[in-house]
Amino acid sequence: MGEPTIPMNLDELVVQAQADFAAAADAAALENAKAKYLGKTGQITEQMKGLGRLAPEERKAQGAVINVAKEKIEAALNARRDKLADDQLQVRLNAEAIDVTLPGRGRGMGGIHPVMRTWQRIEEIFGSIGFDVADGPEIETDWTNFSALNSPENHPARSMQDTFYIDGKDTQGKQLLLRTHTSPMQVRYARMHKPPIKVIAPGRTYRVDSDATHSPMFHQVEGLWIAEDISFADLKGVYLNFVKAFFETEDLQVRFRPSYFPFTEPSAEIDIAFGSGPLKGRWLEVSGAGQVHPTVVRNMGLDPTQYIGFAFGSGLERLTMLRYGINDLRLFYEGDLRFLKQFN
Ligand code: 2U9
Repeated sequence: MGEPTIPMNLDELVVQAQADFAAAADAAALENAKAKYLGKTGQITEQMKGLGRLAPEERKAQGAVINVAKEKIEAALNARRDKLADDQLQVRLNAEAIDVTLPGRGRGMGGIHPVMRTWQRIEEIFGSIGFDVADGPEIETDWTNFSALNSPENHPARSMQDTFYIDGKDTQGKQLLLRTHTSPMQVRYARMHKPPIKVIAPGRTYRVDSDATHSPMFHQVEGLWIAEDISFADLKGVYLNFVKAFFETEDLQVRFRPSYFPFTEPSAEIDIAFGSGPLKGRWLEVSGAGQVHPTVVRNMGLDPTQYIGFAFGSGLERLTMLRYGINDLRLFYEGDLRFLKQFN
């Protein structure tokens, strides 16, 4: 049977529907309220059903009145639907609000990588005693990287295990390679300049090697001084001046140990020992060096009976680690800002 329809003034019904819709706090409540008036058993629907019992002319008039009320209720319903949707959107917009007037975070200050800092310091120190700086190709020929430097054809350094060979051949038909040291740059420089030659060549170098103390790409600096009267004593003087300036201390000893390189004869390893600080008293290897081999002097286009000189080579990473007390080479290549920021 259902609830009996309480005959009601349609104007009151509209007011009641408007109040119900206004009280609906969300879409679900609003749909429930709608059912009360416009649903299958809703009050407007019931009124419509009642029309059948009326006489035809009365039915027409009453039908029109009900329709007006129905339209008012539908308008109220739609208005409330729109309002609820707007409110919901506003809540979302407020939650996701971005304050475009806030000041930006900025790009932050860039800094110099510690190895680059070493590179710059070395250029300054050697520049101050008259050394030129040479820069050149990282892709080299077999002749400038090996043969000119007196490295024998069958030397293990030339093997695929030690050298990165790349696609492409030089004019001699030999495979191109990534330079394994910066020495080829000095060969190029010497062939383009007249003695006296006083030059350093800092730069990137490459070897097939990767562990805690070796990186496939690393940095070297090499120095070369060629003239008519240069001796090992000059090498000692220049090198001592360099390490004292680089490590910013006079309290430092240098020693030369005999060694072997194909491009120098005699050859030496250079060690230093600090007189104070955390590394105090420990001999630390910092460079290789030697008198340039007469064959190499000849390959630089010079007469070895007229010209003599010395050369040295150092790893920039090694010098940087000793200067700052860094114990793992890999820190230089990881790009971790917590590490890098300490040097700026
Ligand atoms: C020319 C002739 C000779 C450069 C030299 C070394 C000794 C040396 C190593 C140090 C650490 C390379 O980075 S490292 O592994 N270098 O020991 N380098 S003499 O000799 C030259 C250079 C150019 C024309």
